[in-house]
Amino acid sequence: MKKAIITGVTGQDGSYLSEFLLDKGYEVHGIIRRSSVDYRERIAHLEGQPHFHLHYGDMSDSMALVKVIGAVRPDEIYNLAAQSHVQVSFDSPEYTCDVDATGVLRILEAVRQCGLTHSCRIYQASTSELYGKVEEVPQSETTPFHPYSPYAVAKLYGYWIVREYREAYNMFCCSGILFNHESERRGETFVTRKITLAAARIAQGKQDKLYLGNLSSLRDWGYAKDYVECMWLILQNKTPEDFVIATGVQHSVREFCQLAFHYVGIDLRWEGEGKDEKGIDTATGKVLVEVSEDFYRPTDVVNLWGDPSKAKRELGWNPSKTSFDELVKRMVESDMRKVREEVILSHSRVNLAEYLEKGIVK
Ligand code: NAP
Ligand code: F7E
Repeated sequence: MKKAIITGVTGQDGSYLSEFLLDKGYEVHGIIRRSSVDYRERIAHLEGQPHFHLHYGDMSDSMALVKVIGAVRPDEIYNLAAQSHVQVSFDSPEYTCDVDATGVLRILEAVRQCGLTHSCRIYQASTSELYGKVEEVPQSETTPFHPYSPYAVAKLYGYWIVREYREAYNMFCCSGILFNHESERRGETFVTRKITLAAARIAQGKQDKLYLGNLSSLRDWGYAKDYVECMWLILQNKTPEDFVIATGVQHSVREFCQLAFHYVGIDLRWEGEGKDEKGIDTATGKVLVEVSEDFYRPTDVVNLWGDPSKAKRELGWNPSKTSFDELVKRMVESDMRKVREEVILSHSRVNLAEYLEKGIVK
């Protein structure tokens, strides 16, 4: 039985990857942080399964990482833990750097110190944010990087230290340069989930309006469940290499919004430009979407579009498994149900919806 460690196991990707690896017959060990709220929403259904184990640790704590890696002696490590919110990285740049940059180094060194240099394969969760202020469209493995946020700069260190350890010590460590991937489990403050949740709440009369930032920003959005398969494929490859993972299709935040509202039964028309742009319900004339400068970023990445040819060719991965329409529909249906059943407002989250609407939480 193969053993895998997943850092960031409680996150969107960590939860899907755990399910994927358990299905493949792996023994899965997740690293979790101690929290005052002892409820891990995304992995609650896995806890108690015989081949699923959790260990306390933190990406800022080398000793804990060495301890877990030394005790488990994994065949594979998936390093998914990160402060993953780009806008938050402007508010907490030092912490983001410690976890997203130095944290990667801590994992690599822990593997060496535990004597697993040549037996343990490591996947690093890299990101399309490395392309930042883009220098080429679409972006591939050979596109130059131009990181455009503290998050992206930290992740660029992660990317290079993985390459360095691969070249210096012959380690099987690789980066997946993943473009945005979303799901029903996406955090509520990322733009897609913020939109689907708000559309569901507005349709059910529980929210009046949605405030967003840059509506013209372009992203290549895929489905998270399809993307975790690729993380695994990257580690099963003959040679350690980096791969771009994307759908090859691009849409704007405005288009995502239009489609999400469509799936809750509201058709929007857009009026105005820039911060004066508004999304108006064509049936009632009510303004449902407005722009708030609170959600503008000091530097924003506005044109991400990935070229997944290498992953398709060399890993046999299918980038078109879930279409953009299916993704939006799936997220909307899930949020319609959660809002109806009030799942969102259950555990100690009473103020989240109000925060999201008024822009207190970014
Ligand atoms: P996510 O939902 O925000 O999950 C992040 C995970 O990291 C959570 O389990 C979180 O634990 C954990 N974490 C954060 N800080 C930590 C620390 N100091 N020590 C230990 N664990 C810590 O992110 P995701 O969307 O699943 O993304 C997974 C990875 O892929 C991240 O590295 C992200 O930067 C990268 N990525 C994501 C995308 C995307 O579109 N989703 C695209 C490219 C790259 P808590 O639950 O305790 O907070
Ligand atoms: O923003 C714009 C915003 O926060 C997408 C992370 O998983 O993917 C994610 O980072 C775009 C940006 O994701 C709002 O300005 C407009 O241009 O959903 P997001 P992100 O920044 O692309 C990458 C690949 C990662 O690696 C990250 O870990 O949407 N936008 N209005 C907004 N964004 C947010 N959050 N909220 C708004 O109201």
